[in-house]
Amino acid sequence: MKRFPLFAAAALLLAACQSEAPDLKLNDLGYFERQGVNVLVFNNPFSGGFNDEKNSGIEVVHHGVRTIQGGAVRLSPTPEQWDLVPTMTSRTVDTLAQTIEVGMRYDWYDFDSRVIVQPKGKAVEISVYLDKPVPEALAGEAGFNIEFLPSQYWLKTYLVDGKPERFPRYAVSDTKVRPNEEKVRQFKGYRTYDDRGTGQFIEALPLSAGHEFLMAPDAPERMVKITSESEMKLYDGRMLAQNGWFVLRSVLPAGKTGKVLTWTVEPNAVPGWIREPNVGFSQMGYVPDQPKVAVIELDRKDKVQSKASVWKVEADGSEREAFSGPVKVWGEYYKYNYAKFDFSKLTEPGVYFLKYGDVRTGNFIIDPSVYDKITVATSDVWIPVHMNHMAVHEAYRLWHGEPFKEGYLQAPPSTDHFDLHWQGPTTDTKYKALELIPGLNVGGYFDAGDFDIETGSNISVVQNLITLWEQFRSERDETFVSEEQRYVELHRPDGVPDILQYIEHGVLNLVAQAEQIGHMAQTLSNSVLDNYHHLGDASGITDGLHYDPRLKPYQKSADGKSSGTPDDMWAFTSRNSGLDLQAATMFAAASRVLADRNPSLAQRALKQSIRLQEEGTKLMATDTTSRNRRRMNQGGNFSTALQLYVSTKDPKYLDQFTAAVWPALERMPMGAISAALDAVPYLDEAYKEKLRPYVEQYRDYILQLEEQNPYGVPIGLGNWAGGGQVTGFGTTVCNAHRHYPDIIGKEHIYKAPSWLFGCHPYHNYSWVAAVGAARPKQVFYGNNRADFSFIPGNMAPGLLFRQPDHFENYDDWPFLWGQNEGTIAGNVGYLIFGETFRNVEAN
Ligand SMILES: [Ca+2]
Ligand SMILES: [Ca+2]
Ligand SMILES: [Ca+2]
Repeated sequence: MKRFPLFAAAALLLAACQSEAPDLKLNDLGYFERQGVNVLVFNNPFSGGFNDEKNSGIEVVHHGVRTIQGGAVRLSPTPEQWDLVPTMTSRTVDTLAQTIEVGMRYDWYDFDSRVIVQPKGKAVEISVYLDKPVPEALAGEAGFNIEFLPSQYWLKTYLVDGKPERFPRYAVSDTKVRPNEEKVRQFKGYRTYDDRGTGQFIEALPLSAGHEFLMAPDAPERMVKITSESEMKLYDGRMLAQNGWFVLRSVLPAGKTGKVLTWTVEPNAVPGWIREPNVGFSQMGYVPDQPKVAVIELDRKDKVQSKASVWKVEADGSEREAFSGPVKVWGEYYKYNYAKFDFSKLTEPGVYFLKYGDVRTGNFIIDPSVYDKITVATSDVWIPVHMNHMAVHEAYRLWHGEPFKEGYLQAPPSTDHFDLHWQGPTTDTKYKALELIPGLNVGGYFDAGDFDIETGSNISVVQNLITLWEQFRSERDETFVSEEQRYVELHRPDGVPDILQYIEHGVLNLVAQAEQIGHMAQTLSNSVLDNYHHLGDASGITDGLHYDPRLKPYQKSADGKSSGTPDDMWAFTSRNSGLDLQAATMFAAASRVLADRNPSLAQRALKQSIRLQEEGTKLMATDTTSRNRRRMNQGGNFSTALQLYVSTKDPKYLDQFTAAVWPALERMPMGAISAALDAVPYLDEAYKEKLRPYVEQYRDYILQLEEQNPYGVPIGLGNWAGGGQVTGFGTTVCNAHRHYPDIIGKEHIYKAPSWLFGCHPYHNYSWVAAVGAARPKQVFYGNNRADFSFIPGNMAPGLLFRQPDHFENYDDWPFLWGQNEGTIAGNVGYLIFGETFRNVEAN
């Protein structure tokens, strides 16, 4: 993206050596900077989507790690994800005065404030201004907060007004309770907590209070001094939520206007600090004849070494240099400088590691078999662990018991949900609000790190599993699945290919939706926020008893079958004909695949397919929702038409496909090429020839990616990192190479796996849990994230971009979903990529 020579950096380095360490300066990107310290002021405003995502406000990137964020006027000592966040009403960067001013507003309370940040030598001064006093309802509640990353501060010391203390490893500070009426409003009026009938909420009490906090004097890279004339209190945000941070806070004075508070914040900069090079390579290793290129990410002030080497670990444990070669500068990309080291000439199988300057990497293998097992953790563990309505066992361990035994209630009309779902003004079903919809507690997959059944996602998952089965026929059998016992056991073969059982499990829930509701639900999800953020065993999310409003909350009926606790899950049933048509396509394919294995389910799927296809088509013609109109304007979904043709061999679907595919390729060649390639095996030579120029365009795109960034894969800059984009790219490149090897050379198929398994920015760990021989990532945002652990086979979204120039993936803090979560759709996407890649690679 940005490539220019390095003499500028060299000149800077020289200047740095000749003078005192420089002060913080406002840079061209609109943040305050000195070597080792970046102070960002609302470069990332609070998004409001899921509210406080611990990604916003005033932030500090400290020696390369974003350890401080959330600096803003907040309404609680330890804000949770669903607490209100301020809207940024203005942001003014004054390059002359060297200030950044941000306006913040809480609409609900009609409360405005401003913060002005200005460098003072090596510190920044942060001042809060009010034009009107704090509203009465927020007096004593509104304060200026800043948050510190627990995993970078726990077990380190701090001094408060000179008194030594230690940051606790685990949340064990004191709390108090207050009446619910005093609780500041949360997101859309929901509550994050279950008060167990007490009428009270919990508030954390401070760890310490004072006017000068010196954080981490024992760890210079994390040391920060904060002083203020206002009293500051330090809290442990984990007391209320496992994803909370350490919070430093001053309450805003009541009844005052003008400058009401000033803090001086001085993040230490270690003299002469230069970020350690991040040597990106594939942890999984390499097959002998593939290209092998390490991408080295470097501080701009670092001097690029001219050579790097590969060392071999011999059978007697000794080490010898096996290869050495030149390091070539690629150039700058966002914050860092990049260089490449090509060791493709090394082809002899063995155990190796890389040396670059003082950096010695972990070891990796060169061998023809390195890719053989890249999908087994995902197919044998991650997917079955996400099977809903089943108990899942593994050896001595229970992953989870049977969830949601009480089933699902009809969601009431006009519900605005916290997971961004909604129920329209009508139910579109025969059920009354909160009536039990029978038969939905069967089959299906948890969506992600949460436990809802996202229907669209489940449909695509089943469709993709069917494609996998039909393309590759993997007979792998490592999972015992009994729908009758509602029991899954990992690593116990039961004579049935697992993938067929996974298809069956998905279909069971989706067919039940079609039969019981009459069409596809949008989602089966939580009704109360305090069980949406559940962590751990899914069987404890609800009490398993039918909700009976005649009972008091927490009271059980005499027969033990119902309770007065309104925790039952809801079915969101607003009809979406697009979803019905998508399900119809999938049901047709499922009925074909399950015909031998489960004839009655196959029959039910076929029946629903035909009905939904008819009804959906009629509804689509009259449907005015923008989403469906968009589909119609595109001339229908050609990828669906292809699937229908493969299922039915009815030539009308082939006509639909060919009528839509060429205009789509003209309109969005990179978006349509993947589905167009999928059709090659089913169509004639003429089709393949006609597609050729688009494949040539695709090759140009692949080559242009190499100019765009040093890794040569599409790097996403969204709020959800781009791991899925990379597996999608990898699958498409493999298929393009398979059908057009003369246009797309084999060397390109290795880019996606290299990225996934460690050759990427920030660190060199594999994005796939438990996969990547020497060093997979250690923490993920799975439902076991409170244990700082992972569910094997999870592919993380990976590299999250923060404005204006920072890439990040925490490996000691699992709680940022945008970088560490895994979804059922994303992980099945990884399976597809893995199977496709292994098959193409082996040929
Ligand atoms: Ca979800
Ligand atoms: Ca099996
Ligand atoms: Ca219940």
